[in-house]
Amino acid sequence: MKERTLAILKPDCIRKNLQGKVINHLLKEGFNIIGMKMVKLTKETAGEFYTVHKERPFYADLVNFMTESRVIPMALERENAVAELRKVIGATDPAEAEEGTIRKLYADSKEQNIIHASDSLENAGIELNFFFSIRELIENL
Ligand code: 3AN
Repeated sequence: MKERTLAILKPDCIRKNLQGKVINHLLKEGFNIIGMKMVKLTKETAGEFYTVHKERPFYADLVNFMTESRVIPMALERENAVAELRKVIGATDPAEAEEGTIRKLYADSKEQNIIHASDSLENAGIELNFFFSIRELIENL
């Protein structure tokens, strides 16, 4: 079934000028980009986005990192999009990510790992709504 999921190109992706390579990788893997924007998160918005990690030791660093520069949220669509995107990006730790995955190819560390992807269909819905209005996505149906 066709699903939608959220990806975010993180500040390290932008700093290293890898936006084009990562977007190309996603397109080659059959994802249709149905929404894309560039935004600068504030500490508040980044903190809210990562609220599930609030108690984790890396939370403050993660929020700082995600507010270092603008980021690129993307609404992606394809069959089985949530699981397929997780597969294509690879494990959180690039050292453990499979060969050929985006994080294996481009990421430096568990924190600076180039791209975010929703981890479930339920969270994909919540995270898409975080960055895109219903109108923006409906008009792309
Ligand atoms: P993923 O992005 O693979 O879903 P999560 O959801 O466990 O990973 O973590 C969210 C984000 O928090 C990661 N993308 C990464 O930037 C950061 N993170 C996760 N684990 C660590 C860690 N042990 N040290 C530093 N940052 C981490």
